[in-house]
Amino acid sequence: MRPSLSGLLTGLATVAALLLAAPAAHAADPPLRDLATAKNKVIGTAVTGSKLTGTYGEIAGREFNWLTPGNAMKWGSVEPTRGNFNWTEADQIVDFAEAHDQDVRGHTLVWHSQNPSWLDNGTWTPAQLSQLMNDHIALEVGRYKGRLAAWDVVNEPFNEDGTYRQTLWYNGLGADYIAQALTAARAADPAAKLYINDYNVEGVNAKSTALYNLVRDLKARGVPIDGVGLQAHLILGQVPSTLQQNIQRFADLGVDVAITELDIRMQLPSTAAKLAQQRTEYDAVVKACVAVTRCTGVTVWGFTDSDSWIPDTFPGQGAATPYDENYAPKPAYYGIATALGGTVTEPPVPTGCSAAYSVPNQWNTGFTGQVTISCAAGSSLSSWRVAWTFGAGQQVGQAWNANCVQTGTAVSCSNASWNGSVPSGGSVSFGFNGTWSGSNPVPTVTLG
Ligand code: G2I
Repeated sequence: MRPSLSGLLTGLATVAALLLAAPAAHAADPPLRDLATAKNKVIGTAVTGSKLTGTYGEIAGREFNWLTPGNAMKWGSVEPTRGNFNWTEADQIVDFAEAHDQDVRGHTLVWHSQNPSWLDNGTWTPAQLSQLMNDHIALEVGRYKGRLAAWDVVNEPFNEDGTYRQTLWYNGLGADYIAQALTAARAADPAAKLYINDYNVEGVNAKSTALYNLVRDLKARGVPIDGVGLQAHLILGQVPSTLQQNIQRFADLGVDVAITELDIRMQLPSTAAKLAQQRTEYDAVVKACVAVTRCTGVTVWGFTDSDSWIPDTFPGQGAATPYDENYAPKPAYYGIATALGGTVTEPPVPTGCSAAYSVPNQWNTGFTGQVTISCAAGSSLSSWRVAWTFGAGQQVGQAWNANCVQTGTAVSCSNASWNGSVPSGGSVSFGFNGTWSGSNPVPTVTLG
């Protein structure tokens, strides 16, 4: 049966009223890339090529205007055996970027890590090493000539004390490998901005001063160097107070500065308080870049906690990126947005909502856990996340009606796609199978 016009209009009016009554939805906020553009900055993310579909691809395309391949352009990825090249993932990322009007930072040409074993394990004379390095640069930079905005030409050349890192390149060619690499990259693509990129150089310290002196000397010698990348793999509570001052001193040398690999890791489980602090720190880092004209922008090292290197490398730590494992923006996302001039505020967890944990069933080594998220009348949620720490070696197994991850003793569960909404005066529950031995105490859970 066809609906009558008046019935249709009444229906539309109802929908409109509901939309007006609903709190401002995240989708209505300007994407980060629009905010960044308005500030004459870029906002980027490291990406994994194979994931650039579905929700991951939508967010990468919508929120960011700059991409860095997390691994796809490293020497070990593109030339795993000598003379055999694999450009599939690198090409995929560059194609995606062009389709989404994004710039690409090539990462990285000359590094001590993630090199192919044939290169690492070979025995090379200085002349051979130099040839290998120059050929690699000519080939890879040349392949993408005119399509990449910048290259991390040399990655992580320094030790913490500011001495040169002993690498294949340094040991074979001396410190001049850096000038050689930059010169080769400029020849292969004169339009790409050429960077030296390192970590623990965000604040003023011995390492960043060594980088500063190197850039100053390279400039004085006329070696092509356009910028420095401050990776910014930071720890919650340890954002260097001299970040902006340090960015400024590099800018004053006449080079660009980019924050190239930002993440801020924390000890798991994350709590509402830690996530709020992380928001403040993301905001502070982005603001430090916004404050310096020659700071081109900020790239996060993966935008979702499900695509972050942290949990594998630092067991028990994580939650370092602006989106959670289920692609819900975290407070950190709103920290970036506000630093870029956005006025968005994230939906706070209403005080009237809480989570309760129970063990409905337990047997010799296993148990079933249940968590119920409830909101009192007048409070509601559109998404939720519950975290706890197991105190007696328990382990989460299969979960239903939630996505759960356990890292060490820390468990974090967030809503499934169908049950994020907890209505006023209502509740939702999820369950999981777990294992235990000895004892199975009930943990304290936080809703955040
Ligand atoms: O280590 C963090 C970053 C520090 N600065 C330079 C970056 O290039 C570096 O990125 C990370 C990637 O995010 C990781 O994904 O570099 C790691 C290697 O140093 C990457 O980890 C490697 C794993 O070690 C491999 O086991 C794995 O096969 O990622 C590979 C691809 O997933």
